[in-house]
Amino acid sequence: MSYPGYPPQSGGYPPQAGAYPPQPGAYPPQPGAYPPAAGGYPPQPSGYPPQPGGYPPQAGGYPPQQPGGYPPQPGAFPPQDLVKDLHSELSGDFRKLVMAMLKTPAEFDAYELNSAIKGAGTDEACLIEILSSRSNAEIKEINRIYKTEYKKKLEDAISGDTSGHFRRLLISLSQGNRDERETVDISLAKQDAQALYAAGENKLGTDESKFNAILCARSKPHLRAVFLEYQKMCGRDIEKSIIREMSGDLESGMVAVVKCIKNTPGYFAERLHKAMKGAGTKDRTLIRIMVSRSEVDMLDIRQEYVKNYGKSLYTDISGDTSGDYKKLLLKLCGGSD
Ligand SMILES: [Ca+2]
Repeated sequence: MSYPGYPPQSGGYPPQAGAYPPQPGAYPPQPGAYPPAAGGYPPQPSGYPPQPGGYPPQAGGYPPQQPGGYPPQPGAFPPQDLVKDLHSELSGDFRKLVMAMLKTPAEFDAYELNSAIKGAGTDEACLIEILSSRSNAEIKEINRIYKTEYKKKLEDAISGDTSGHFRRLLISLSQGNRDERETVDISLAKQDAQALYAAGENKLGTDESKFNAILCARSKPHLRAVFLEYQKMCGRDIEKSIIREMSGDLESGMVAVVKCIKNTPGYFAERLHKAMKGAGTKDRTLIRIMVSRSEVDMLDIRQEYVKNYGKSLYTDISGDTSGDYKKLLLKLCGGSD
């Protein structure tokens, strides 16, 4: 007796594990089975295809990077011979601008701080501008790079070039110890406002170290509340009190710190406006702010600029600069308002 289709033939339907045609590893596919692969299936860390350093990529692993490895480190990009070639091909303010854009933000800040300190005289406004507007983390990175690049601690360089309470203000700022919490304690804000009043307007002479301690250590949101409380309490803006109580670099330094805390984009808009107004241009300041803020708060700065000066930043840069230098600055600006 026979039945059609019976017995089952090799290769019959449906495919069975172990059925036709016999395969190494058979069906269904098993880890490590067909097709034979270095490292087997599924892929394993450091499996197929074999890679120097294996998978997943590790810092310092594949592909081999020269110098500094992966992820890119400050100084690794751009290649230093490219920087050299550009430096010899370009000149003037355009070269300064391009060189600035080839640095990391912290490298550029360290470079600017060093330029402000070295040589005869000091660019106090540059020191204050950088140190009062960067975050703690940014300031720590600037300190690290400064030490590596210029073989000196930033604090020591500042100490050697400044004096008195202005020096103490800069050193406090350069330590990057500002409270960065977002919460505001109104009773503490009132207390600080009172302490500032007692250290200045309500005292014969001035206790500068009190101003220093509060303005350099408290958080920015907290200080904005302190300034409001101060205004309510003594009917005068804190900036006006600083101008009445202090003088010289200390006065302009403290005022800059207050302006930066009140409204950072407004502060930079004013710095830009001052850099361009009147005859001549402070190109170093213009370059520094356009490069360092272009990816941070340029849109806000542009708004403050047109609001306070009645012309767009774009228009003023166009009128004050020329050539490739102008074109690149306008790119950083982004547009007219
Ligand atoms: Ca006083």
